[in-house]
Amino acid sequence: MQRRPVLAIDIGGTKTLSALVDGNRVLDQRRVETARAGGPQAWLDAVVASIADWDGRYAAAGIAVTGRIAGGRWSALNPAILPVPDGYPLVEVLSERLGVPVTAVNDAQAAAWGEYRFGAGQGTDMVFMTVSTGVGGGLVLGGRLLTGRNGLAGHVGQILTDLMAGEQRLEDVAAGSALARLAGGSGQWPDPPALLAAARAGDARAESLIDGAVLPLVRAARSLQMLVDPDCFIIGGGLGLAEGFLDRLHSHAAALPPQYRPEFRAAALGAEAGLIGVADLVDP
Ligand code: BMX
Repeated sequence: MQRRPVLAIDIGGTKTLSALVDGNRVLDQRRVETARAGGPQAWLDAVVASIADWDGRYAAAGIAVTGRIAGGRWSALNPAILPVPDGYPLVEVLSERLGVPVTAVNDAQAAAWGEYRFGAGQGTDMVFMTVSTGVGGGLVLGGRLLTGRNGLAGHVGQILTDLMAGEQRLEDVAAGSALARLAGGSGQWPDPPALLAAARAGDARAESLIDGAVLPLVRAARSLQMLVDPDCFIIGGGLGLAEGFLDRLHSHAAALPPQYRPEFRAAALGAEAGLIGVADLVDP
């Protein structure tokens, strides 16, 4: 019998993607906005409606989501990224809706696996970091994706920036949403891409706003380098892959002593890393 593709869904804080995936090939793709106020039922209704004509084309599904997955249940760590209620029975509800078995995993963990299998991290020990609505992450060490006892492994955005800064998490200062607020409040630049363009042109104020995100990321990577000593840090996400962001990470990392220096690389699968990764995690 001919192998059927996997249905892959990726629910982020801003957008939801669905795809039919065969290996590392995305055969067809749809996008809907994640209606933040709606709640999980509404998010799933929207995505299922958008792919109704794919019925029968897949035999299994994988879903990658912003938030923590443990025992098939979905919870937010940071409800400001997406207000997921605690312990939502995602696998049960979605497998019932679709009529096929469902595998669920965190979005950045899925993207880490995609980059390891088919992207910029093949054959490496790697840390994936996505700089997106939030800051997410995933670890692949010794060929194994770490998810952790409670689904927390790799959640770099939840690392505290500094003991003196109380509960300030990395994503409070380094996420796309944090930079969007800063750009908006600057009175000068409408959004992060405009801010990045000004920084590239050498505007000192723009550079210092961008560095408010970049420096804490470099510091977190330096600490993780000491903890797991990976071959590379793969950077993804809308902001992480925006022109000029990775260059700034490189230039600050270059100032570190070589033995502490993380090696940053751009994600090769772009916005499809989570879809391809979660599809590959589905049992054949
Ligand atoms: C937050 C957290 C992570 C997620 C990361 C990136 C929630 C709802 N999400 O740290 O699980 O991986 O954001 O998410 O607590 P994205 O939506 O920006 O891709």
